[in-house]
Amino acid sequence: MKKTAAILCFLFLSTSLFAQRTNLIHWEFRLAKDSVTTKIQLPHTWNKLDALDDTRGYYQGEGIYTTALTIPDTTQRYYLHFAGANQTTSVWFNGQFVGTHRGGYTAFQFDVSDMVTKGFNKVKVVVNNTLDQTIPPLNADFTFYGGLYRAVRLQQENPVHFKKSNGADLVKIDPVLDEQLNGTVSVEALLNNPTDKAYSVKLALYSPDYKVFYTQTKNVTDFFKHQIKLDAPRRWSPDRPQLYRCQMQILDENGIVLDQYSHTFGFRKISATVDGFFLNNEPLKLVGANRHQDWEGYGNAVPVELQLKDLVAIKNMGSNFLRLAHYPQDKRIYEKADSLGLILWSEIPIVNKVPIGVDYGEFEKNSLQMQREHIAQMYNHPSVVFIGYMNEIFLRMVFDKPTPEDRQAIIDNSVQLAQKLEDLTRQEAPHHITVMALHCDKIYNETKITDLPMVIGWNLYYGWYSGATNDLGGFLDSENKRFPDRPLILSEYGVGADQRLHNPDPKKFDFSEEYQLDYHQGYWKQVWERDYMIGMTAWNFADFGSEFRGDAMPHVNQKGLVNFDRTPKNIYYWYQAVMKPAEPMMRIYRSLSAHIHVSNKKEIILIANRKTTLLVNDSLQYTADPTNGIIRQTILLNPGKNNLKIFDENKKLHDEIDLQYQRPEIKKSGDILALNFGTSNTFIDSAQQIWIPAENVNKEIITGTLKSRKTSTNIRNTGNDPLFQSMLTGITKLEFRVPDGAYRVQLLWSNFGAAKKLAYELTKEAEAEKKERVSNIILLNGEQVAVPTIKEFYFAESSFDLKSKNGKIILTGNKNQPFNLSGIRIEKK
Ligand code: GCB
Repeated sequence: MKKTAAILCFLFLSTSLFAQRTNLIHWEFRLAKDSVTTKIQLPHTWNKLDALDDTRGYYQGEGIYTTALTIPDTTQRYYLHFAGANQTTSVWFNGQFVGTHRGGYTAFQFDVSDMVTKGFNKVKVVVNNTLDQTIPPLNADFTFYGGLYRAVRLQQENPVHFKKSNGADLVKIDPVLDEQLNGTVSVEALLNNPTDKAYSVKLALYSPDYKVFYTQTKNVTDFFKHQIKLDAPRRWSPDRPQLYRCQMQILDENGIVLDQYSHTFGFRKISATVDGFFLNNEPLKLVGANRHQDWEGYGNAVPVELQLKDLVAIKNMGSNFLRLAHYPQDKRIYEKADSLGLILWSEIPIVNKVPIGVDYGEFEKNSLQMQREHIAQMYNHPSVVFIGYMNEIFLRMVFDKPTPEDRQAIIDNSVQLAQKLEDLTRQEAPHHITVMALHCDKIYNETKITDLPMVIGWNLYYGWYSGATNDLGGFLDSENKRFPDRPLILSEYGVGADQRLHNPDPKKFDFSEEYQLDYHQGYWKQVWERDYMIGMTAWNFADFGSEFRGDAMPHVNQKGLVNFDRTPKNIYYWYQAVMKPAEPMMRIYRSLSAHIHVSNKKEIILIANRKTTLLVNDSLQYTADPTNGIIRQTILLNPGKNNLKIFDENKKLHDEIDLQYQRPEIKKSGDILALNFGTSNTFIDSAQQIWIPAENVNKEIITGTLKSRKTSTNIRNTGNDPLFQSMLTGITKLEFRVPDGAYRVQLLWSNFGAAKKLAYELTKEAEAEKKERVSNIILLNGEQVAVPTIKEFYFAESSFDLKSKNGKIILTGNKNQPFNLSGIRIEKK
């Protein structure tokens, strides 16, 4: 046997009468461009690292996987089942081509029975994530990681078994409630039966407390269908997600089970109206978040067990609603939503654009097939209520400004595709609600694409990409007035927030957590004040990979309520406080681990849903009721450590932290002053150094025609981007009064032009200009400093040892020329 065909995994499948499912975990892998093969385990992506590095782009091409299995019995049927692979997957079995699947987010399977040989068998899978104009998505704000990123299994079946198509569940279960909340459940299954004999198919229904309450057996050759009426069945809801179970078996004449399958289901009655959303005839405001599937350190190849923790965290936040944006997720995510009681919006990834010209026909075909697979695969899940198929479909057109002819072609194709997908969805999923998400532009109403789905979701970013937070209500009211019959959801809203950045006076686009808090408070209030709004989902539950992005942490969209590694940001706790009012929640808002402030006055934020008492250094400061989940109180800090405790009315301690306070000044050896220029944010870098905004400190000693310049572009080769994403230009003199002695002075520079377009426009960041910039020569206490040349979007830092002169450290421009700086750090030796 050749080395390249090395066996990674031998599976000895025993002969058995009914299905066996064996996960194929161990594979050999190489990128098509490489000759070296490595051993890997599924789930796997090849973009885990390069989607986060500072080289533009990530590998989008072919990856080749091989594995081997031993099969002792060729009389059985064999299927290879893929839970999802991004994005085009071609399979060979024992050298024979099996088939190709297109689309990166739905499950699929291939029948390999006729290719199986007794003993040793080889599997080869080629996955390709090259951008393909015929497969959605064509463009989106997330990384299209390639690979076998979900499970792959071999399924062995008796020749007589339940048949699967479109990667669907083997049995279709359709529970429906009428007006009086009485139920009917229909169960359908197709048999794969190579004989002309009839087999007994046995149906057993289990109640939510696991008792069999109904059985039925029918003799069937190819199709089983049965309907049962239930008086007032137990209902599924977020508060009580009661699940029934349906078990199906195929039996031979001796009563031997040939195939068996079981799936849970739930009864829920849903409607979305202009008076709100109704579940089981009761109104329910839908609140929650959107979710992407990737995770820090894993790319999209995240073990499912880990992913399920997201759903628990989303539920624990107090949510009843989750939008799986922008694509179908692992089957087990749907199962978890069923059991936890989370209402789902599930959609296929037709995002930002549809093609025009030759590619459109294939694109339409693939889109319809994708929606067919999506619906078939999540049909049995009571959690799935909303089904979508397009997100911000005119976004690219609005920003790309095509010719009038192309513009019309884009509109025609988009509306035509939406109509076909809407019809398909209503037909295949008659007990669900169709929905579409739009960006804030009049084109959607003008083209009337908005008339197609049952519910409209608006993705609104007032207070971030445009306008102010308080503009939200006005927009919603005018939509509601113009289209009084249209049910509305706020399907996305959010702002970038980086836990390393803090600002007591937060501003739009500063990436501070404080701005995130203000913004979400504002949006929450405005939606709850409007009864016609049926729900809201924050963008996003977690930070997620978006390779082209700059932001404070390049390649990551930071609008998460929790970080990329799922540690909660402050805002997560705020949602808990307001969404779970029945559960006491009191927490001191965390900012930087240590604090250097200009003054000893500090505004403390308490997240609370009850009357809260704050003690600072064990003396009572304040007792107050929260407003919109927040209490703000200014306290006086002592130099050094300060202890903060909060209690409820019964004197129960809820939270305690120590705050360090240090004046920003240099008095003794070891004292450090670290200033970040051109920003009002405080930033903690990877070495735990806290950089305070220079604009708040020692103002009197900075002279020149000062201007601050900012960017949210990636600064190459540093993880401390916020330090270099701002600078002060036009400085002629910087003067620090310090005790006499020896110092180490570090100067920081970066090179970027005036602000680029906002990230929302998804414009490819302008190619880094070749232009190199030399900051004007600086004199440090009269000595000329070697100033490095810096390529655009790069940074430089240099350190100098010097002695202060007459109690001063002075930087001046050579021959009074103004200079730029991103930061300065002065340390007394
Ligand atoms: C949107 C998109 C979403 C983006 C988000 C953002 O409206 O639907 O995919 O990630 O905005 O953060 O800009």
